[in-house]
Amino acid sequence: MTRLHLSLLASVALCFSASVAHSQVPEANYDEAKIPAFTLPDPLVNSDGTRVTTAEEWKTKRRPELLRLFAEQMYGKLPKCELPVEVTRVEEGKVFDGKAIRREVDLTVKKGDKSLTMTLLLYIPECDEPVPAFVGLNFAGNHTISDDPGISLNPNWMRPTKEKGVEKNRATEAARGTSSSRWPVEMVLDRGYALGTMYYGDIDPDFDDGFKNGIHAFCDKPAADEWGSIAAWAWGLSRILDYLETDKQIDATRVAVLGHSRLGKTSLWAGAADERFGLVISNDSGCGGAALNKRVIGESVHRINTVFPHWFCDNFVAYNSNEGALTFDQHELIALIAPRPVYVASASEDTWADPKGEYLSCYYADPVYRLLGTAGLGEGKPSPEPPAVDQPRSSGVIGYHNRTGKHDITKYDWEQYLHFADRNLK
Ligand code: GTR
Repeated sequence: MTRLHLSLLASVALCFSASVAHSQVPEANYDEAKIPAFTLPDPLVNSDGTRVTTAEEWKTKRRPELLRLFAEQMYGKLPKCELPVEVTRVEEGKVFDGKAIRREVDLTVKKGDKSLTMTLLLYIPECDEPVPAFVGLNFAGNHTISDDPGISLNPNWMRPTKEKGVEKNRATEAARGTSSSRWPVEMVLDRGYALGTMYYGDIDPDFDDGFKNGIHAFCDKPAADEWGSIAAWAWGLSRILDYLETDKQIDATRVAVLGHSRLGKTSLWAGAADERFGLVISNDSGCGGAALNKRVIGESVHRINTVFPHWFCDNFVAYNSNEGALTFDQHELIALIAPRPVYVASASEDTWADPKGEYLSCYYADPVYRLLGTAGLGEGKPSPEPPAVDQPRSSGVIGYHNRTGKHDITKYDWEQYLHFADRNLK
C-alpha cells in the first residue's frame, strides 16, 4: 500500500466517522421499562380529528388516508413510469410421483434496451378445480426451496452466504434444497394448495446501489416519497398475482401472500396495498413490518434506516430517533388489510423483532376489523396480553402465535398458516 493510499484511507475514515457521529444510532433497548411514553394513533380517527363510525367511511376516507401516509412516509409510492410485464417462458413437468405439476413462468419487463426477467416457480396439486395458493418471495433462489432437480438454478446476484452454496455472489448446484426446511412444499400440496415463489433479488437485488439495478433501474431515481426495495418486492408480488389471475388452475381470489423477516415486511405491504390478496401472513417481520415503531424496543427505525438505507423511501429517515413524530404506526398497516384475514407470527427468541409489539399491532387493529363486521382477534373482548408461547390465538380473522425458538420460518409456523387458511381462505 502506498503513502497516497494510506492518506486516502485516512481521509475516508475521517469522513466515515464524521457521518457516523452525525447519525449516531442509539444502542438497542430490550427493557420494557425503558420504552418511552407514547400514544398510538387511533386508526378510527381521521386526520381531521373526526371519528370513523361506519364501514363506508373507513373504506372511502380513513383507509385511503392511511394508505397514502404509509406510501408517502415509509415504503414509498410506486413511480409513475410504465413497467410493462410479459410472460416470456412457461415450462412444466410432473413432480412428486405425479401428484403435482411444477411450472416455471418467466415474467419479463422490457423497456428500450433494458430487460429484467423474474422467474416464478409454481407447484400445483393435481385437481380438477382451480386451487387456492400460497405465494411468497424467497431469499436465495427458487432452487433452494426444494431439491427437485428440475428447478432452474438462479443466475442472478446473491447475498454471499457460505453455507448456501453461493460463490462470488452466484448460486452453485450445492445450493439446491438448502432452504427446504422453510418451504414444506409437499405438505402444502397435500393440503390442496398451490405454492408459488420467486427470488426477491430477481425483482430488486438487496443492496444499496443508488437505484441502478433491478426494477428500480427502469425508472428515474425515485423522489423522497417513492419506492424503496420493500415496495419494489411488493410490486413483484402483485405481478405474480396478475399472472395467477390468468392461470386456469389457480383460484386467484384465494391467494395467501406470505413472507419471513424482511420478506414479511414485504408481504404486509403487498397485502395492504393490493386488496386482491385474500390472506396476508407475516412471519417474524419485526421493525418495518408488524412491530410497533413507537415502542422502540429491539430494532429501531434509526437502526433499520442506517443499515438498510434502500428498504424504505427517503422520507422515512425523518423518523430516526424521532418515532414520536409518526402520525401512524404498524397496527394501522394491519388495519389496512381488514376485513381480509391476516396472521402475524413471532418467535420467542426473536427479541430483535419485538414479539410483544407484533402482537399489539394485531390487538390495536382489532377495532377496525370489528367495525367491518368480522370477529377480529376472536369472539369476546380481545386481550392486550399476548398469548403464551406455542398457544396460537387464531379463532378470529386476525391470527397470532409466538413459537418457541429463533428467528426462522418452520414447519410449526406453516402448520398454523395452513390451519388458518383452511378456515379463512376456503
Ligand atoms: C435483519 C434486519 C431485520 C430483518 C432481518 C431479515 O438484519 O435487522 O429487520 O429483516 O434482517 O430479513 O433477515
